[in-house]
Amino acid sequence: MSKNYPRFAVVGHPNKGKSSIVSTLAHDETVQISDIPGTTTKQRSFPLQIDGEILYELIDTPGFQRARALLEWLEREEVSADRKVERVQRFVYEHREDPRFHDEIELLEPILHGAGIIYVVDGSKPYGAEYEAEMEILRWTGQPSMALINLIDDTDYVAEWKRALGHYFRLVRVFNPMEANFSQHIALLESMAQLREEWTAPVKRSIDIFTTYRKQKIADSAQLISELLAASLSYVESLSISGEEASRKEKEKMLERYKMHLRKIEEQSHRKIAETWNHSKLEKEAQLPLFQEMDLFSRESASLFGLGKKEMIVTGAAGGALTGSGVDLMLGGTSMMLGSAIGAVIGGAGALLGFNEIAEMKVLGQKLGSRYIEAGPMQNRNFPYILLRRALYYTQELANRPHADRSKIQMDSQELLGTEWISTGQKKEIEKLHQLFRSGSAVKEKQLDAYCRLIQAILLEKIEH
Ligand SMILES: Nc1nc2c(ncn2[C@@H]2O[C@H](COP(=O)(O)OP(=O)(O)OP(=O)(O)O)[C@@H](O)[C@H]2O)c(=O)[nH]1
Ligand SMILES: [Mg+2]
Repeated sequence: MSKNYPRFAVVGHPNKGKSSIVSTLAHDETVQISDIPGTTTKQRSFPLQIDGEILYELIDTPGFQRARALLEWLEREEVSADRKVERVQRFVYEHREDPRFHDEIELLEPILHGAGIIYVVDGSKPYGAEYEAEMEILRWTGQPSMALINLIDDTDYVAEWKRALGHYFRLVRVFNPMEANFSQHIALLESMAQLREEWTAPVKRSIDIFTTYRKQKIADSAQLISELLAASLSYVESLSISGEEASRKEKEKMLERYKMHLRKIEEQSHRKIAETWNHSKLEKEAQLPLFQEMDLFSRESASLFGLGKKEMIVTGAAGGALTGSGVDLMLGGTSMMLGSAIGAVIGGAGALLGFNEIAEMKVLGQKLGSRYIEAGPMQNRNFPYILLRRALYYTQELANRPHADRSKIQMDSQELLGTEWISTGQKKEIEKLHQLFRSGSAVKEKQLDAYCRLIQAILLEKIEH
């Protein structure tokens, strides 16, 4: 069963974070992790596959249950060092059907098939002699091995663990699968590359591919974000109306549809970004739906996203005159929406700050014999920044999230309210393209590419690569 890529069996005591390490190293969110000891009951392999090529494979295994009994069996006959692995093979052969050693058989099999050993301990619990039988058994297999100290909570027994592990393993590293960042992941791969000479080249190559792949994922995310912004800003919703004039109900209905559509494309875009990072199962915590968020922003500060003074005066003046004709003025005179209707639909707080002008609404002429009204493209100047900030923040959280950490992504972070995420220079260029997207003319590929490059540059600043 020889495979031409490196394979690593992650083994140890139950409930020490073996599956967490597999999940993080294989970038796989499907690895079962839980605080109940004995969660993993079977060996299962998780290949890290990029563009159809397997770079390396992690094998998750159940924890040792009867290490002492197994070691006693091994030691029952005296064998020379060169025959020890045969003795282990014999044990597996003879106990294949023995339920008492089910977990030991599962964890030994991949090792006997050539997998390197990653022995995991919890450095927040004291070292104890009971681990010696486990380490001794692993030594009997003769396979290359390293130990990882995982600090599950705050107490630190790392020093004593290092002393003990040093007797059994040439390589001992501290690695926390819940907090590991990109460079820690790479550093660990570099250690793994040393385990066996013929693995050095493929693991080093994996590191290169891995690094390129991460940049590609950043580029893919930037592309998705650009498409989201262009699609949202240029979107136009229309609704046919029954009479000459649109009723208040019809206007509200259309605006509701318009908002629903924008929420939907944001959600779809976020889902695709999550897929890009292999994090489809992660949930979000406390994300306000798109337009509610705008109210939140408007309450926080009038100068959010640094709208220029001139823009503030314009929107402020229009907002100040927020009654019937004032609103018509603000919307360019073609609106048939009354101030009160806008207020009712969108909610009050933003009014004075001019956050209420969401989109232009027009009554248009005959279309298949009936009149219809339209909303869009998006006229609110802050809207794209809110949309953009949410997408960038989400991407950043996904990119920095090890796959063992399954907690929800906090979308109500204060960070989302700050203005530091974008420089003045970047904003100038971005604003120009936002204007283009909402101008009503078709978005050209060249413009979308330019926007994508700007987004990519922002992401590259935020995400380690
Ligand atoms: N805070 C914290 N929790 C961790 C860490 N590593 C593992 N855990 C938690 O410890 C528990 C056990 O993790 P698993 O990865 O399932 O452990 P395992 O060794 O595979 O367990 P079995 O399959 O039952 O042998 C889970 O609740 C994890 O979330 C860590 O580095 N930090
Ligand atoms: Mg497990």
